[in-house]
Amino acid sequence: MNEIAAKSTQRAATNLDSYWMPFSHNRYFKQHPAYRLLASAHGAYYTTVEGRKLFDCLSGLWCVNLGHGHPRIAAALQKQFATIDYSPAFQMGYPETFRLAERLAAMAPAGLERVFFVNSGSEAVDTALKIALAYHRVRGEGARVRLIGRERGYHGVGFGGISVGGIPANRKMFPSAQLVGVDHLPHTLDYREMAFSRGQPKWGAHLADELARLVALHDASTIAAVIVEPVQGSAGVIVPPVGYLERLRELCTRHGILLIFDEVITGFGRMGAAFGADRFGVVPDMIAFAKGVNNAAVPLGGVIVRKDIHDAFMNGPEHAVEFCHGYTYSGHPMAIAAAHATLDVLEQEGMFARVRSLEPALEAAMHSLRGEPGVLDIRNIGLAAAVDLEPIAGSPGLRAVKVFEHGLGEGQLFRFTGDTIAVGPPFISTGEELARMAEALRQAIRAVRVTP
Ligand code: PXG
Ligand code: PLP
Repeated sequence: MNEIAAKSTQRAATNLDSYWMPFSHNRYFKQHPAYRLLASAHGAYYTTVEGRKLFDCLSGLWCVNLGHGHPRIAAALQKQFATIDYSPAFQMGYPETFRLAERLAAMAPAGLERVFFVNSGSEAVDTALKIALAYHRVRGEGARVRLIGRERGYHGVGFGGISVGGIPANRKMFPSAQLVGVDHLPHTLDYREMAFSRGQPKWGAHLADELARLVALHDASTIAAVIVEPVQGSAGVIVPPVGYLERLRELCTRHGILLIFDEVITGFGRMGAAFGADRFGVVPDMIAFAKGVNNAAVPLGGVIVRKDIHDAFMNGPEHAVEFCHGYTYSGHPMAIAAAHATLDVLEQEGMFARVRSLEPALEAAMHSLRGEPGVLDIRNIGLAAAVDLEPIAGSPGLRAVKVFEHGLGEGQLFRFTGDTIAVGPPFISTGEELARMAEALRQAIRAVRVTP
């Protein structure tokens, strides 16, 4: 019996039965809880209930980019709660929310000047899609109803997000609930052409021309928007080929189609810049964001919108609601306070530059795993990387679970999905910590062979 199994047979102090865990193997977790129940978190480390320290290889779920318990965020939240805990989101305002919108507009690429707040990436995506559909309609182009996503795209779990998303497992239960008229671009991952690419692959820009094919098929007059993650995160850090996003931009502009970047992971520094849009030099019409905007201290997301898209809604009687959409917690003062503190730290501590300086260390450490048993591909950009592993025959996904468990034994909290291991370490990581993380992954990969 291995260490985790042995520990797990000890009766857990917590009754695990009632909680239906999201995106988790519930039965397996509840049988093997050892080192998976977290008691506390500081900086780049968690401590499990057993007292084991774990390096936070994915910054929570790509969101706690400045590390846990940041003192400036903690102070901001305490002050905020004592000042005003909640302010009604509809027909009332809280000045700090307006001020955050102004800051985000200033940070975003030129032209993206209006901000709608929500509470998660899923809500940000559904909101962006609704804005796109309604925008065309208020301009008298109501026939533009199609939305184009991409294979392997992850856009959260709302009905809109799973419709444009391209992860089959997230879609297959809900065929009746997919938005009508959605189509998908192909993804850009091809081992034969671009395995072990560092940063942006040189191959693959032509795949953006598939949009031209969809335009020819459906006619531009029926297409409202294209939504893509600049880098596909959940699918395993699939980096856009050189020239690819530029071509999507060109085609969208030519055909009056809105281009939405889902920057839930790529926003706020993960790419070494404010947004993926900045890193790749391509300006979309809307940016959906969440996660890193406030270091995940309190749920917050939103959509940054081109000014003229917003302005198109500002018609009709002035006393009437212009866009019938919003959430009880839109612009929640606690979430807003955490965002101001996070942006202060990002700006004042030069965090984007720090990510850029750590990127070569992460790239070197991760690509040093090339040649280890059953490593099929390694990809990286910014402070994000993924390793695809050859599955154990007949048991897809099992190898990554075992590598994950081995990582817990080595003091590393890896993220696994399918047989891919993804890392997105905190911006406060040191080069030494990144090297240690990659070495632990090497040991885990060696320990968990494809064939026993
Ligand atoms: N869009 C993108 C691009 C995302 O990455 C969402 C939307 C949805 O956000 P919410 O806040 O509704 O979860 C996401 C979320 C992983 C992982 O391990 C990725 C996400 C969430 C959890 C795990 O890659 N992305
Ligand atoms: N369901 C009911 C019955 C509600 O009253 C509301 C909000 O008032 C919602 C759902 C939506 O909740 P939220 O605004 O937090 O998304």
